[in-house]
Amino acid sequence: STAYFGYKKRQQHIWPRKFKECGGKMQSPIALSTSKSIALSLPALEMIGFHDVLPHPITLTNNGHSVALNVVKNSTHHRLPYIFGAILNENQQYELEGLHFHWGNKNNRGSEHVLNDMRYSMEMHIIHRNIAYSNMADASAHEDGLVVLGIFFQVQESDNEMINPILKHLPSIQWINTEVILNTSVILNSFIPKNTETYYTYRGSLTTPPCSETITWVIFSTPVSISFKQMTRFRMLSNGEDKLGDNYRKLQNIGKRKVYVRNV
Ligand code: 1SD
Ligand code: ZN
Repeated sequence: STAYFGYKKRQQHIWPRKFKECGGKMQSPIALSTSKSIALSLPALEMIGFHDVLPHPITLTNNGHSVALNVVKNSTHHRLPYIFGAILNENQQYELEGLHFHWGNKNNRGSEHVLNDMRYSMEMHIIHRNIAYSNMADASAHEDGLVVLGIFFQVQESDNEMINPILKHLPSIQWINTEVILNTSVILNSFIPKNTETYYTYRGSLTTPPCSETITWVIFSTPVSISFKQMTRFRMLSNGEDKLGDNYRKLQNIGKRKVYVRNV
């Protein structure tokens, strides 16, 4: 795994010293805005298997910089969910690798991307690997290697029951480098907005070291809801020395890049 990196301002500032690509020109996250994006009539993002129960075992890990759900690969009985379409090259399929979260210790922060000046309380990333590459290391080395779907969470009054299959396991992974095997059914569709028609898409990077510039980002404009009480479950986790939280990277320059928006 990756060497230590921290999220405090002075720590983020020095990521590029150890990880050169973190100082690159195609970094993520960025500020998205409707007016500065190019509206295109892109194809929909096709999401196959998002209604299916994910094959077990599924693990949930506190890795000190996030909570990550990981699925097993090479299961002969199930094909993992996969995506294609949008601005992705034709005939290329991207298979689920896992998902994780970035959140704030307060409701007014936490998301990595910002949409029309709004920073949400949390952002979920669903990572997909181009099936042309056999593992993450290989995919991270190719510009068409990975697609990450970004989903915003907005704090509202009532609980979002759909995310409880993950939330109920958080108390078991309070400490850094702990892991739990999920005994619940996990269905990706439970975690994404009903409306996936409108999305922003651009070429960027991993938001954590080594910041590889091999990500096609697809960020849905419709947020998902979560209650304050549910957010506190995330905020009770520890990263070893502190509360795990405020684990979002500062905004990066868009530079010469183009950001596209579908169906606004
Ligand atoms: O932060 C994650 C990191 O934990 C790892 O999952 C990496 C590659 O899968 O992706 C980044 S991120 O860019 O999805 N935030
Ligand atoms: Zn992430």
